[in-house]
Amino acid sequence: MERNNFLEIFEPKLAKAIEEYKNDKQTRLYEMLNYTLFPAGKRIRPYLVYLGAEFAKGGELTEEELESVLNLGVCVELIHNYSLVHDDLPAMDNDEYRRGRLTVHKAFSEWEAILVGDELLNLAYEKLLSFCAHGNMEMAKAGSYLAMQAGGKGMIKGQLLDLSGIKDINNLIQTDLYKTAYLLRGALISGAILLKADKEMIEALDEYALNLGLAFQIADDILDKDNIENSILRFIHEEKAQEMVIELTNKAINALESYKVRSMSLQKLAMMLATRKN
Ligand code: GRG
Repeated sequence: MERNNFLEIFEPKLAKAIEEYKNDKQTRLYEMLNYTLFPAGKRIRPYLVYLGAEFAKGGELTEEELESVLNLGVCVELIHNYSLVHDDLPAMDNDEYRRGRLTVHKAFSEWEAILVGDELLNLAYEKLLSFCAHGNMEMAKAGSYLAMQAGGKGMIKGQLLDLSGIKDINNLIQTDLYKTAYLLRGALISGAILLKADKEMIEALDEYALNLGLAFQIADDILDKDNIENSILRFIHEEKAQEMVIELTNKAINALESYKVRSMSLQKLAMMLATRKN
């Protein structure tokens, strides 16, 4: 499925995930969750969940499989958005704008942004656990893998390294892997686990995801060239960084060489991300 078609079914699913807060007259949690999630980003991570599942299956998903993939995709997007809200806080990156409008703590308040981030994370795991009910072992395995990539051995570790100060380019690349690539890997491989990918497939997807993730972060540094404090542009020129994006993208695509047909959409996504403008 193309990304546009995926988004058509994913967006209502994500909106439904926060509907239950709509009638709460005592808090503005719904307003804040809605502001954070809509209209929002590229939804690359939920699409990666879908592509991981499609890759593992080697063909079209059944309606039931697609439903599970969308559920897991919602959890990944909630985790991603919590990380952005918290990353923007004054104690972290202290950013005023994200996705072309005020960050959550600027549009609301700092304590509300902390709590909305907490709730996004909490809701993700509340939902994940509910999807594991009735003995859905694949969802349990996928969720546990995702949690590891998002936590203190993955994205949170990356954020800790990032905020502790970057010393050199190797230190930066290590940080970028944890901070950015691990959640992308969590999305892709949890989708593949859901559709029972075998060991060789997971190894290939792993290599794809880490290279894609690093390329994604370097492309992000190039797009955000006015802010080079923890960026690769502090250590190398933009042209060299652009070459690295191409090199890493090729490595990602080559990792799937043995699966040429079933990896078409993953190859296409890697190329799209290497040339993205936002
Ligand atoms: C707060 C635990 C914690 C972690 C934060 C994700 C992150 C770690 C920090 C955000 C800062 C940043 C630029 C990280 C690199 C990853 C990245 C490029 C995030 C933006 O992802 P996109 O481009 O965002 O997919 P959209 O807006 O499209 O959803």
